[in-house]
Order: sequence, then structure tokens, then C-alpha cells
Amino acid sequence: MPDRNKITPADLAILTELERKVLWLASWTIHNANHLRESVDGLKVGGHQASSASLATIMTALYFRSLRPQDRVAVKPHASPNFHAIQYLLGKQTRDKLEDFRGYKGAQSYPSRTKDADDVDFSTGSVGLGVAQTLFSSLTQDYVRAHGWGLDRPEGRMVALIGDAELDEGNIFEAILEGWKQGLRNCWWIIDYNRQSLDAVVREGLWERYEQLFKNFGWDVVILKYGSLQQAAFREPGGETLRQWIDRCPNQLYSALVFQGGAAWRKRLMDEIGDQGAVTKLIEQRSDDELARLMNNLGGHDLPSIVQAFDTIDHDRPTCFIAYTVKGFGLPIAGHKDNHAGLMTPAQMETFRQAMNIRTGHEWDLFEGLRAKPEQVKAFLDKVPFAQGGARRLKSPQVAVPAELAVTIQPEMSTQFGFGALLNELAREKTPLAERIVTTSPDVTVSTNLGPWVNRRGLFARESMADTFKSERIPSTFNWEFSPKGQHIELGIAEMNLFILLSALGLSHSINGERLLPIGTLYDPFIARGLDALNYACYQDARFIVVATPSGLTLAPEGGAHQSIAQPLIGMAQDGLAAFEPAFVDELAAILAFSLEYIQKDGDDAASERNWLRDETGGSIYLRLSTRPVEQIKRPMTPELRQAIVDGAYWLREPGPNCQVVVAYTGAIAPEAIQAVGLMAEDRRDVGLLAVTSADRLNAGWTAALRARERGLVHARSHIERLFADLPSNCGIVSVLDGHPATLAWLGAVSGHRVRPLGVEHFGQTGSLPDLYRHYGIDANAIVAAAQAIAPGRPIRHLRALG
Ligand SMILES: Cc1ncc(C[n+]2csc(CCOP(=O)(O)OP(=O)(O)O)c2C)c(N)n1
Ligand SMILES: [Mg+2]
Repeated sequence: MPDRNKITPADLAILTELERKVLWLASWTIHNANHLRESVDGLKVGGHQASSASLATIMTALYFRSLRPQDRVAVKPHASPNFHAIQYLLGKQTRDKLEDFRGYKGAQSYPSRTKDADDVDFSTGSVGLGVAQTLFSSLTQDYVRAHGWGLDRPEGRMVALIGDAELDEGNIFEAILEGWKQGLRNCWWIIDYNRQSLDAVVREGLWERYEQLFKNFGWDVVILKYGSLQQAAFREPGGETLRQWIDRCPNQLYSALVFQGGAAWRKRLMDEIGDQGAVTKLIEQRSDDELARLMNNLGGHDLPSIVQAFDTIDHDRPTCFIAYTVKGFGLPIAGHKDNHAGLMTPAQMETFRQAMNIRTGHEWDLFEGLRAKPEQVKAFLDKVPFAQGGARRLKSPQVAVPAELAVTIQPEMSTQFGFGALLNELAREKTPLAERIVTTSPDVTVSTNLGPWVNRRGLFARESMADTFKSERIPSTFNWEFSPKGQHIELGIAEMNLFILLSALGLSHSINGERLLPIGTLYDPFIARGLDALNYACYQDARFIVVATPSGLTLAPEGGAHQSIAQPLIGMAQDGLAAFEPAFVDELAAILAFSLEYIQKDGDDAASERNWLRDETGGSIYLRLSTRPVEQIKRPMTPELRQAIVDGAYWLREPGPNCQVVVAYTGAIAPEAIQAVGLMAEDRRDVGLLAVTSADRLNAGWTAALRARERGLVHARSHIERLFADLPSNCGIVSVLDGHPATLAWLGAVSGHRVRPLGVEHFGQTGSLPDLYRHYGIDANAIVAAAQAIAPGRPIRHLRALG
């Protein structure tokens, strides 16, 4: 716990030293890396010295005093050098990694949970996302504790360090709104109000909009505008005139004067307010350096003000700090509007080194250049509260998942209906598995078939709230009672929020030491709306299942705006996400059981010799489902079939030795593929039907096996290579899915077969499913026509009949 008493002068003195040290180490890390890189490949790589320096003071106060082990932080991407420097001072980062900053396997340019070795809490990089992650992590913490878990640990605070221009990102506002609805607590957002973005100086008066906005949503707002030097100067005669001048000064001008320094300040101030008596004296009393120090002494660079602001917060209300800062504080590039990618020149660095009292060759020494005694600094560092808690990555045991999940298969069913039925069955159970599942949906709970689960498990809220329709005895299919024990988090429509919440829930095992099994649902086309957040969640290795339904043309009557085309390709290309698109509910049951286990895996990197997938490392899951009822196949679920479904494909109709055509399909288009194969059978001796349950895993296994063979493992064979092993080389493949045809087009490359990939390439329109299947050429007739073209032979009679 930070000392609630006023900071002692001795501690303040050491913090001041550490601030200088952070500024030095961060600047040196960037300079050094650039210098090395330049000498190797002649390339300067940037490094954001200015952006980092802007937060050096605040991060010093936070990490060396205010943060507690249970707190978690999202650091503004470009302040990564400060973060690494702080970890270095705390003995949690190595010099090697710093020397390799932005280099291969060195400290990352933007803090990364997965790539950095110094315990990054939340990755950042794509601005706005880490900010929202803190908010949803706080809600996740509340969820965990409300369920009675993790109560032996103190409640943590989720802290975001935010660039002021970062607040242009809309997802932040979506999160604020959701946070208000959900009763957000324990969240601090600290805005680095340096009034500069990448390109420019920001608009005047933004702080007032922010202040109002945050207050409107129930946040406390603390404005750190004037440092203690300025506050003291304002108390001098003429000080009030100076304060008014500062308040009126446009952002652009302030930045320009910061860059120009003391003489420019003097000239400007004298020109504008120098004839007003007392203030003249106030200015003239100070040397150029002193004047510059005074004018740069904004709240965000004043340790006493910051420490006091942080120390005095004794409540759990969400709090926004607007901290006035200077981009490039303490560096010669301070304030210049072009400084974002600016680097100090070697000559500037040399001057800076001397000013920091650092001897050449001692740049990395921990206590070099400090005015305080090393023993004192070391004793202080040894007691830093943040570093007292041991490992920051917590562990939570895996929850057992049965190989088979119960579900009653009806003769005709859609995968979406099957999903609802599977969860409904799980909801009946009193098992740890059912307890740890948490579902969420952005206002499509009912239309994605989570309704039965929610009826049984209830909605989550920290405070109970009855369903008025129920208490008024109005008949309704759904029972929407909110309670702290509820297991569904109902979100507003913003899909960004869905994915960031999944990201937060999906890290609970590591952040809270309590595992959750998050399942989020949305309509497949709207994955695109939250895609960067989905990518972000995967990048930091959060674990969840996203169920996207309905998908593709199965939303035919809703028209082109609701139909998804590219999503199967997203499923293939998104790292950290295994994608499935089953056609039948027994397949879905096998996949869901696999998924619930897969999202909990954290084994080593080794690929399985069976499918060449790295299943032991686990990941997240994307299930692309459909509302289209499909006639189900009555069959026993054998272990072999289950394994093949999970590996990505199986023969629904095995090809013989003279096979001329294979139809390979994915998802709800199965009936058309089955029908087409039936029609062709009369005129083609031998036709195979391949059910592809996961183009993603099939493809990943194939490319991994190729790489393994290239490394000399000559016997490596992937699942698809084994399936195609006996196909004659002149056999043609017609692939088909309700999505982009490229998803399966690569199948021909596996063993060198011709492929005619069918799928959807253009926006649809309203219509019935048969209308649109015909329109896009993915109906049975189109499959037969493609087969005829790719596997010439006797004309296929039914093609004419259908045509
Ligand atoms: C989503 C996204 N868009 C664009 C960028 C490129 N970018 C990086 S920093 C930045 C501006 C940052 O300004 P601010 O947040 O005020 O931080 P400062 O540089 O002032 O420290 C931009 C546009 C990004 N990282 N992420
Ligand atoms: Mg800025």
C-alpha cells in the first residue's frame, strides 16, 4: 500500500532521482538501439523518445510509489521504453533485452504480454484497445469476486496510461458507456495531456470536453495542470497575471515556446504581459533556465503534485486524471510538433549525457549519475510496493471437460440451434465446467440462441434486479433476472466491447488467478466491426470462444448488409484463433468439447506428429454457425470420427481408386454438396465427398507439415495429405462454401489436383436461400456443372435436367 501519509522529503528526493533515471534509460535505450541498427543496416527505426519522455514523471510516481502488486496497467504504446527502464531498475528486465530494443527478440517497441519478458500486464500498440482493456478487466475482477472466487487476494486497480490523441478512438467511448452501465469501479485512466498527436498539436480546450464527458459517466476527474513551481510562482506578486496568460496560451504556441526554451519564453512573456508591473519582476528574477523550468513545470511533470493526487484517492470510483505534460519533456526535442518520430542527434545525446552526469561506458549502470547514495536508492527500490508481490502471472487449474457433451439430435437442426441446445444441457449441470462458463453478447443474446442458457444461469450484475415482466406475470420466453451469481454479461451493441470483454475474461486465469471459460456470441458479419479488438485479444493470448451466427447467405432475407463473405478467411488468417464451421450438430458437439479444453491449454510449442498442429499450446476458438436447418446424419460418434472432425475434415463418402471428382464442402451448404454428389453418381463412377469442418486447421496442419519436411522430417504428413493420399492425380476437386471461395481453393495444392472453388464473392441481396444459392452458383446444379467442367467425361445427365 502506498503510504497514505504525506511523502517524506527523503522519498521525494529519491523519486526525483528515479525520474531522471527513467528519462535517461528510456532515451538511451532508444538512442542506443538506433545507433546499433544504423551501423548494421543503415536504417533509423524511430523510437518515440518524445512520446515516452512525456510520461516519465507519471510512470515514476506510479511504479515506484502508488501501484500495488494486485494493480494492473496498460501503458501507452510509445511509453514502452519507460516501462522497460522501470523494470530494469526493479531487476525485472535485462540489459541484453534493452540493448536489443526493437530488435529481434529484444524488448518490444510496444509493451507485449506475449513477447516481452518483463511482465507486461496488458499489451498495447493499436491505440485505444489497452485503455478499454483496463475497464473490462475491472468488470472481470468484479465478476470473479461476485462469484466468490479469489476473495483471498486484495482487489486490484486497473490503470491505463493514455495518450491524449488516443482519445480520438471511438472504442474508448463505447467502453466508457458500457462501464457506466455495469457499475465500473477500481479503474484509473491517466491522460497524458501533452496536446500533441503524431502529426500535430491537438485542438484547444479538449480537456474541458473530457472533463464533462467523464463526469457525465460517473467518473471522478482530477486535473493536474500546474506543477508546484508554478503554484508557488502564482502566489508571488504578479503570479495571477502569469496564470491567466498560461490559461489563455494556445496549445501550438505553448509547444513552440517549450521547444525554443528560456530566452523565447522571456521575450514572449515580456512582449505580452511584461508591462503589467509585478509580473515583470517575477519574470526578471529568473534566469532563462529557471524560466524554462517554471514554464515546463506542468502538473504531469511535478512529482509532488502527482504523488499527492494519487495518494489522496481513497475510494474505488473510476477516476480520470488529466495530466498536463510536455511531449519530449527534459529533452532538446521537447514541444516540437514534428517530434513524434524525432530522435536526438548524437551531439544532442552527448549534451544530454553530460547533463545527466553519466560517464561514457557507464550508460547502463543502475546507479550512475545519481545524486543520492546508491545504498539509499537500492534500499528504496527493494521496498517498492509494486515489486513485492512475486509473480504477476497467476495460475488457475484447468477445468475438466468430458469428451462428449450431451445434446439431443433432432432429424433436422441448424448448428445455431444445436449450440443453444448444447449450452442448455450444460446449464442444467452442477459441474465446475458449467460454473466457470461465462457468456456474453452485444444485444444479440436471444437471436444467437443463448436464451435457454441465460434462463437457467441468469444475468450478471453486482446488484440483483428482478425481471419486471416476470414479477408482473406477463408471459415471456425469457427470464432476465440480474444477480451477482448470474453467468451472462449482457452488453450494448458495440462489438469492440464484446471482443475486449472477451479479452479481459479470457485472461482471468492469469490476472485474477481464477479461470473463466468465456463464450461470446455475435452475428458473423459484425466480426468485422470488432476485428482489431479480436486481433488484440488474440495477440495477448486471451482465451475464449466466439460463436458467430448466423453467417453467410443464411441471413438471406436480411440482405447484403447482414451477409458475411470474408469471415472464413479471417478465421484462417487470424493467429491465435482456431476456426471451425461445422454442418451437423454432432460435429458441433465434438468441436465444442474440444474447444472448451483447447482454450485452457498452455503446453509447450511442439506440434503433434498426427496433424502437425500445436494443440498443446492452445488458443482461442471461432465457431461459424448457421440458422439453416440441415437434415442430420444418424451415426455413432466414434473416437476416430471425433478426431477427424477436430483435425478439420473427414470423408463423408470415401473416394475409390478411380475417383474422378471430389466435392469438398464446408458448413451449411452440406445438403447441396450431398445432393450434387448423389446426382453425379450415376454418370461418374467414383465421386468423393469431403466434409471440411475446419479449413483453418486443415490448412495450418498442411503448411506445418510442409515446413517440417523442409527441415528434414521426411515422414511428416498432415491430416489433409493423408486424406488425399490415394486420390488419383487426374481427379478434380470442386470446393464449395457459403463464404469466399479462396477458403478452400488451396486444397488443389496439397497433392496437385485441379480445383474449381465455388463460393460467394459479392454482396448479396434479400431473397430466399435457394434464390441466393442459385444466384452465386453454390447450389447443387452449380456444383455438378463445375464437376462436369473439371472432370470431363460422359455428360452428367442431371445437370441438363436441373439446368
Ligand atoms: C489504431 C492505431 N492507429 C494509428 C496508430 C499510429 N499512431 C501511433 S501513436 C499515434 C498518435 C499518438 O498521439 P498521443 O496518443 O497523443 O500520444 P503522444 O504521441 O502524444 O505520446 C498514432 C496516430 C496506432 N498506433 N494505432
Ligand atoms: Mg499526445
